[in-house]
Amino acid sequence: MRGRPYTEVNFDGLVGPTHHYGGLSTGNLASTSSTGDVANPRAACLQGIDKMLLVQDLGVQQGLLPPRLRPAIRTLHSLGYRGSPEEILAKCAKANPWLLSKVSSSSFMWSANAATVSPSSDTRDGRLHLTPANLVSKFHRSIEADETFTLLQSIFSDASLFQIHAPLPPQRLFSDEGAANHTRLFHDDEVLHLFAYGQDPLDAQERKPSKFIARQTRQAFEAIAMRHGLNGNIFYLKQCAQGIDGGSFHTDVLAVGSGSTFLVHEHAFEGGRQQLQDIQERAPWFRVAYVHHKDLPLEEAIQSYLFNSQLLHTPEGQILVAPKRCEAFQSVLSVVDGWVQSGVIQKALYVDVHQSMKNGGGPACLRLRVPMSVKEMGALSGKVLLTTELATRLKSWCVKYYRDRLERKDLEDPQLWRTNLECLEALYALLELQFKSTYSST
Ligand code: SUG
Repeated sequence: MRGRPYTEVNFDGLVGPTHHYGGLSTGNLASTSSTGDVANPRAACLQGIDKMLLVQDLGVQQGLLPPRLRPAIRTLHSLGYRGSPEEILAKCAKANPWLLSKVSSSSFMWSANAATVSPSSDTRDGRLHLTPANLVSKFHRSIEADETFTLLQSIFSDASLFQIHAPLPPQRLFSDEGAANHTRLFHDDEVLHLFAYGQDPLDAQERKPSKFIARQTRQAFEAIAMRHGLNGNIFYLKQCAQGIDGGSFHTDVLAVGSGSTFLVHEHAFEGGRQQLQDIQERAPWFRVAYVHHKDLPLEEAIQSYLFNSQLLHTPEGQILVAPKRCEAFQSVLSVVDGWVQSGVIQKALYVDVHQSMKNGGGPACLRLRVPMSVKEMGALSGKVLLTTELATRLKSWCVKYYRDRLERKDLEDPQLWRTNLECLEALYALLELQFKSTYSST
């Protein structure tokens, strides 16, 4: 990695106790097709912890971000619901059960959408900069933005090393989904930042998806690159409208990169290979493993979630941590085999994150990559870096508080709410982080 002492810390979002299938994300095919299914929050959280342990075992530093309190009574309060939390839940369940599902989503677990990250090696003031995503495209996700801001401020609290920016203005022009659309590649001392966007609202000529909305705008990333004082080669890539209509609601559904390697499906970006070739002219070391639709049809790329794998730089070489579902697709296995044969990756490992996958969240969605120096890691507040001991404690905590069955109708249960409050208080104490237990909006 550029400036060798940098380590990539993968901060996974811990699955929350209200993980359920709300069908809340149009354009995310897994989310809509799982609508109303019975979820198992306990299994979801344990699957996430096991994935973290696997990554840590591969020699990659693992961190975590704790869940936020759900149902988000404070959001209901801001929408005019009044009374005790129990009364508010009952009123909302009666008046608008769909809203209750939205304010109960555990969507913060997909931490690839938590923020955009610029490591201190790449910024003009030599500090690590993070901008929490405003997530304005989906209401249930937009409520994460100010919570993520507060959480990141409490973890990255040393202002001499870190700057946590406020989320961008919550407007369509600055619609931002965070690191899921940003890839940082490097080779020796050179760095490339690939910012992918689905929409440029100021471009009247642009080709738009016809079925689903594009979530990320170019203007959002331009603002982030500016406020972070980002150095290096910056490229803005246009997501392919056909890919978005096929279910690629974030770039990381059809592309993943690490080091100098970029694995890309033909329908990830407009114009197929052209935008990537332009980059290669500026950075000949930029290595693209390009997968044609004829070898892996778009539908199978999306269903398998192959490109939502983690591509990890390990002492053994590049290892692909792919969703277990990939094993069911012959086309995917052939592509992976080709990557191994040609030395693009050392090997692939398949992980079971089925509970998250059913909501459109594969291994890569569950993590936020933060390249950090040893000094920066030492300056983090709270116990957010994973150890085997912490993982064991997290598992016991999860088994104690999480249900193994949750449906949308359970969200109105006041006992669920009370247990969640206790559950999060216990977790934040375990992680030595301050828990903001205020749940009214005023
Ligand atoms: O924003 N799903 C998330 C999945 C996010 C995946 N992240 C990345 N690709 N980086 C979303 O669409 C579904 C919730 C529900 O339907 O209950 C949801 O929010």
